[in-house]
Amino acid sequence: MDRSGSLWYQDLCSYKWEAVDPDNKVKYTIKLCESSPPTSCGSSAAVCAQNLSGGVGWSVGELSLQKLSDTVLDYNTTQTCPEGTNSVQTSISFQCGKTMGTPEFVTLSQCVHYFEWKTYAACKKDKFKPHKEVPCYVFDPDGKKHDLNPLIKVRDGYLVDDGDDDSDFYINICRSLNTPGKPCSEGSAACLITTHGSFSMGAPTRPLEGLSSDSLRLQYELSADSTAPERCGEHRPTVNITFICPSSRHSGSTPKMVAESNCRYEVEWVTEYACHRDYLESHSCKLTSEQHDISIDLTPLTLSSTDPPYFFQPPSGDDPESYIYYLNVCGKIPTGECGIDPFISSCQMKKSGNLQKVSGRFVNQTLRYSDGDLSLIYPGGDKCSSGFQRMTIINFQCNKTASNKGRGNPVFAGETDCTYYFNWDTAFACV
Ligand code: M6P
Repeated sequence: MDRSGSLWYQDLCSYKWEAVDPDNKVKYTIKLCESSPPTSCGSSAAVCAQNLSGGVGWSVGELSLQKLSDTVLDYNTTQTCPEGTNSVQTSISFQCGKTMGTPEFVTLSQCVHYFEWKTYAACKKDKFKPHKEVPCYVFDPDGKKHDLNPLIKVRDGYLVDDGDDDSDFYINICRSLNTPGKPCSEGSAACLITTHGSFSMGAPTRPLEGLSSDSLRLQYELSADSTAPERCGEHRPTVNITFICPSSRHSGSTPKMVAESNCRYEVEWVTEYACHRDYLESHSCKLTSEQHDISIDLTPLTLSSTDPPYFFQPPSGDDPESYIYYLNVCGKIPTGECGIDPFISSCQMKKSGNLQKVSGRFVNQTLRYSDGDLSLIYPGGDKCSSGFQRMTIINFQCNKTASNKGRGNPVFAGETDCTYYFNWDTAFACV
């Protein structure tokens, strides 16, 4: 990526973006570029704040007072902050992410509204840039976020259950499929593979929409310049995907084809990712039945400062270039393999000893239970050359008789582009 030249965040300009400050019950609407859709604060505002309860919006960042330094985008205003000497302003910090992502409200301090945005647009070398992607979240009228970003596949896609053994229908969510070497990879987000060939059935043309408090909809269409497959006759293909948040905890299912005629496809997916995010996630080490309809407490796995760290070692005889991983759960690694930073929860070390990388921190960690999967996510590790900060994702599974007094041990499951995956069987993940 060349940040010195034209707008590197161009891909984000086509949309209006939203974020919510839940404590102050304020909703922000962001217009990043001149060409972006306007907010309710008029065309000159880049960031428009509005009470969740309604009322008139006020600008907290003017488009003409924009300043970009490296990956921080600031929008100033001419209003002085009553609490200080600076002006009311907005500061958006961009980081490399694997999807288009969403702006997240971070904090309001001295009239500066801080946001953070992990997006492929901020990566170097266009590493995660897709052919096409659309915003993949919605806020419901209560200001609760429903975010399908975790479902987006950077590679491959989802096989839709269509009850037909002779054909395969693949989709990605909010983004074109990336299946190098396989058919339909260029720009298609829905691909039908039959014995007669493979056919693109469209790509997302507009953002994810909310249908009701428990359902979301995504629509794919064929771009105007591409010809519809012959099998569709005079019809332009369309794919409607409806995501349904189940009414109680539910252990995951596959997307299903519920109707299909003349290349109009209706896909339904009952998935907890369609539920609001506060139901699925916490930033502590616990999920509670009141908030999450499930009770999980991983704190018994947290090591004290005198414990040896959890670690994963590749089988002996593996080459010295392979890695050992050190971990803790919701706390810092007791020993200093990756340095003395007090927030390191995941550390990667070459067996030969000549490389140490922080692969995740527990500041801003997320514990998520969705579709029956319990995962702990540590972001914020050392950067890879793409600009992506190394990240660790631990998938916990219930095993009542796990070794190590029920604690069990992490098993390294693989790396994709500086995200490190672990599986961990433990008695403390039993629900
Ligand atoms: C190290 C390790 C690997 C990682 C690689 C990334 O070798 O941390 O797990 O994939 O760095 O290298 P680069 O920054 O060149 O992308």
